[in-house]
Amino acid sequence: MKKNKITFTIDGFNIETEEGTTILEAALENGIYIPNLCYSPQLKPYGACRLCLVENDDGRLVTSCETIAQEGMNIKSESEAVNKVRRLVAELLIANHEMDCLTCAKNNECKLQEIASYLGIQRDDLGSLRCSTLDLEKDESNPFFDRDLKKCILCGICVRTCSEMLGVNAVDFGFRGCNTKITTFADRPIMESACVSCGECVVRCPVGALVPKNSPKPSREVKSTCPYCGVGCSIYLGVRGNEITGVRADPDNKVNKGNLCVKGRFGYKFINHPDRLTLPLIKRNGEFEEVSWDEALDFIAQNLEKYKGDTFAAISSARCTNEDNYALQKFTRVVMGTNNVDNCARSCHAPSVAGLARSMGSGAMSNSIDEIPDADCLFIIGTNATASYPVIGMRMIEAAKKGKKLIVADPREIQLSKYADVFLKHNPGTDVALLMGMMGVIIEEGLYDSSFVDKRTENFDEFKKSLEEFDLDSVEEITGVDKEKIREAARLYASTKPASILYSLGITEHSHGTDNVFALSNLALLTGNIGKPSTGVNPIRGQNNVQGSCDMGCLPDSYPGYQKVDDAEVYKKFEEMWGCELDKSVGLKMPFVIGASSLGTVKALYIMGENPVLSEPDSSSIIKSLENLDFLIVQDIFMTETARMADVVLPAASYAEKDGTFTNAERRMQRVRKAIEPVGESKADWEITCEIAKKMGAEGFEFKNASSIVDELASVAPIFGGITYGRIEEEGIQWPCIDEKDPGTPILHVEKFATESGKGKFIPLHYRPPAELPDEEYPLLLTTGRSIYHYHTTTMTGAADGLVELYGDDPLEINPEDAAELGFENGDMVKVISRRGEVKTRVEVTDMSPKGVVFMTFHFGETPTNVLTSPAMDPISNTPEFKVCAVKVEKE
Ligand SMILES: Nc1nc2c(c(=O)[nH]1)N[C@H]1C(S)=C(S)[C@@H](COP(=O)(O)OP(=O)(O)OC[C@H]3O[C@@H](n4cnc5c(=O)[nH]c(N)nc54)[C@H](O)[C@@H]3O)O[C@H]1N2
Ligand SMILES: Nc1nc2c(c(=O)[nH]1)N[C@H]1C(S)=C(S)[C@@H](COP(=O)(O)OP(=O)(O)OC[C@H]3O[C@@H](n4cnc5c(=O)[nH]c(N)nc54)[C@H](O)[C@@H]3O)O[C@H]1N2
Ligand code: SF4
Ligand code: SF4
Ligand code: SF4
Ligand code: FES
Ligand SMILES: [Mo]
Repeated sequence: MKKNKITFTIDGFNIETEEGTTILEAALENGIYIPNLCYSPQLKPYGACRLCLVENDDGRLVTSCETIAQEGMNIKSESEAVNKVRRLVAELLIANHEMDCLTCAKNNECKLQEIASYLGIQRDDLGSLRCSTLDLEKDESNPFFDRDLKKCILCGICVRTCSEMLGVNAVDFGFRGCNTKITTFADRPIMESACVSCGECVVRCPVGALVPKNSPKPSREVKSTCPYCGVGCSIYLGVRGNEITGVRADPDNKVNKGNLCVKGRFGYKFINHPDRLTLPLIKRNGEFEEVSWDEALDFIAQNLEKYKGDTFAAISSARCTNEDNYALQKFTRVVMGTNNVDNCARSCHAPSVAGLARSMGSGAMSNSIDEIPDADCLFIIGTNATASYPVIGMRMIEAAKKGKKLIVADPREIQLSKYADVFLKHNPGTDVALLMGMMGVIIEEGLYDSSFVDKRTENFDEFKKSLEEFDLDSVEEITGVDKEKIREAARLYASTKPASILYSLGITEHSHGTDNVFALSNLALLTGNIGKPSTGVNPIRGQNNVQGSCDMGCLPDSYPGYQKVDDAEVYKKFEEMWGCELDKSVGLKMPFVIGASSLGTVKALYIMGENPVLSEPDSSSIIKSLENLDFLIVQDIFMTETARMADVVLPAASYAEKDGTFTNAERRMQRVRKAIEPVGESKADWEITCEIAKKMGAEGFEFKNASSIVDELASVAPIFGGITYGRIEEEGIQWPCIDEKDPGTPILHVEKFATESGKGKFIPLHYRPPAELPDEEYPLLLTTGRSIYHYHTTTMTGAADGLVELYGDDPLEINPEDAAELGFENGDMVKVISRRGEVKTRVEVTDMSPKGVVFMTFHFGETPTNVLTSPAMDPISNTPEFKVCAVKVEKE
């Protein structure tokens, strides 16, 4: 929304600013310095330090950080009265502050130093002032930052950051009067507090009280995009020589606005880790031998010649760039002659891609991340966003703090459920019933948007009929949620507009994942919450580039830009452009290549940047399939559990060593830039794939650089038609972006849906329970997920010692009642057993898990959680049911 402008003066200078801006912000915007310490851009004004005093028209001194600028005001920032009071305030602060500036990590960046120098205050001026007598010990417990409260000036920025932005409240003001200090719960070391080590307070602390550990100053910085989750935070990599020395948030990016989470800020040690793969390896007599690139490429080319057609498959990588993914799908189709190419979206958001494509015509987030805090109601279902997408989690907390309504539906108590106006703690796997129950209430109480339903949707009557199955008594029985609560949630969502649905794997990783997605799109269509700002159905895509991996056509049924492989018009176009004959049938999805449902037809597999031995369900069946292959190529940055099984291992350059793009969850294509030379002899993934193609005599793989791949993409896929590197230098673009004049699309489905009819389609649904529920033999329900500190199979986060110190194993989280019944105490070692295998781990008793449900993360090779999980899958998307299987737990 555009705001009105006002004008006023500071020290006689005319200033124009938006209505509602504080005097301090207006001054800073216009290059006028007013000393300030407790002000911080994203936080509410606080008025604690009183350094920002200015004189108003009445001659009164006011804090400029708290006072809103008014039309016609005349402000003095340098009057005699101001200078006198300001100097006194500053002298008191400095007297109480340990002044060991030369050895302080914030030297030259400290705001107190800056103020002392601005006001010309010398040490000798402070003789009459008493220094603090508080004896405060340094807290060095956190692996990433130190707290030295002797230097703290009590500005409260850390307290406010942790409360307002993170909702964590790890620190607060403690004690009173002269003894006031920043403290944690029970004044324990920060490591023992609720702190999630995001470092947001550290980068905001104006003095040396909070400083990062070991962070040498970089000699240069390179702008890039975080390689972990789908939020796609923009970062600056600090570089010294050929080493990454730190990561800083980009304050100007729309997505993260200067914020980062613990992995993005501190999880960069993997890049220069000594265990990185540096040379190609060929397995001979069971042992890997280092070989030259030439030898490796020859060996691969000779072997792959034997597997052209459907005996070959490729698994592409949602961790790699769009350019890497484009090259691999083109290689699979053009050189190997098959559509057998898939990516980890299969294990993740394939139900979103399939479901939303059918109901709305496009399977991506309909709206943008920066719209989240402006929604009047957020329906957060099946995502532990503050752990999985921490910067999106921050936007959700911001909404809650602004008084926006939150509905959270999750079987476990997550951080966000504490902020929920309605928390629906339903039984795992019962979302269809829950959502259909809510929709029944919305129709019964006339809360639906009938004009939207009439004008923009189809199939309403058939859908409405299917609601008959879901009377609230049955829904209460299935979900375990009180029907009045379901009614409350339905009313709140339907009557608080705009309302936005945000979801992730709690919805998709089920044997009815696509039905869950249909239920959510029905809900948005019913209430008209789509096609407008801060509304929509928003599958938060998981990996840094899983959106891109699908966009690039690493799917067995689509060329780049979701053009179908079995559509004659489409394949003829691609045959002409790529100058070859192409396979016309849909290829195999990942579960039919490896794992319990494998058809056994694929004999040669090329895996780029995936670790299925740990990440796919029922790992024993995955290992068996990999053993049964004739030829396995694994291209990774580390020797993973999967790479160990390969015939050839190829060393890839990490994201810090190559140019490219990642596409985040909101469809924004953003730049990744080469900051250092590839370690060892590693090469960018797209270069490796193109070299294999050329060795095999193929044409069309002569790309000079990464940007020329995007140029080819733009020419073959209309939704990327207007994207070039030149256009995304500063800021990424959200597809569809049809031509060079198109600014991109922050909100989908504004005028019409991308379906054939242009209408949103209601889908009738029936309830299907999960495939494997607890029974007498396996009485507990196991659900699996993530810890904030680690990323999947920890090849990258495991290389940062600090992250391992913060979370070092995958414990079994169990409800206190279940633990008592089984006679377990915190820390007991147990065996978790399913029909498929067993894993030994430690017990963690916690209220987060409801009775009857246990939870495990799947990060560490020592506790391979996926030995337990079920290969049951959704019939439409073939996504596995990672979120429900039955287990029993025994003492070790
Ligand atoms: N730290 C970290 N962040 C990550 C990742 C990581 O490995 N580590 N991975 C990234 C990737 S690829 C992905 S896909 C995302 C995943 O992001 P999320 O989906 O947020 O991650 P999960 O931990 O799997 O959490 C799923 C949530 O669903 C709940 N749930 C379980 N069963 C059900 C159910 O039947 N219904 C409902 N409504 N909820 C249920 C769980 O209790 C849990 O809170 O995270 C991304 N971000
Ligand atoms: N039990 C359980 N299992 C799950 C899930 C769950 O919720 N529960 N979630 C599933 C989901 S949503 C997902 S997305 C999958 C993720 O499963 P995976 O994708 O298999 O997991 P990652 O550990 O992220 O593996 C990525 C690999 O890419 C490598 N890599 C990183 N950068 C590069 C690069 O630039 N080039 C190359 N060549 N390699 C690189 C890493 O070293 C790593 O080996 O796990 C699934 N597994
Ligand atoms: S690092 Fe993050 S979680 Fe920890 S105290 Fe600071 S703001 Fe709070
Ligand atoms: S530790 Fe830093 S941010 Fe926190 S109150 Fe002290 S000076 Fe302010
Ligand atoms: S929220 Fe995601 S993209 Fe942002 S810093 Fe954290 S891991 Fe990286
Ligand atoms: S900056 Fe205004 S009172 Fe501290
Ligand atoms: Mo994922």
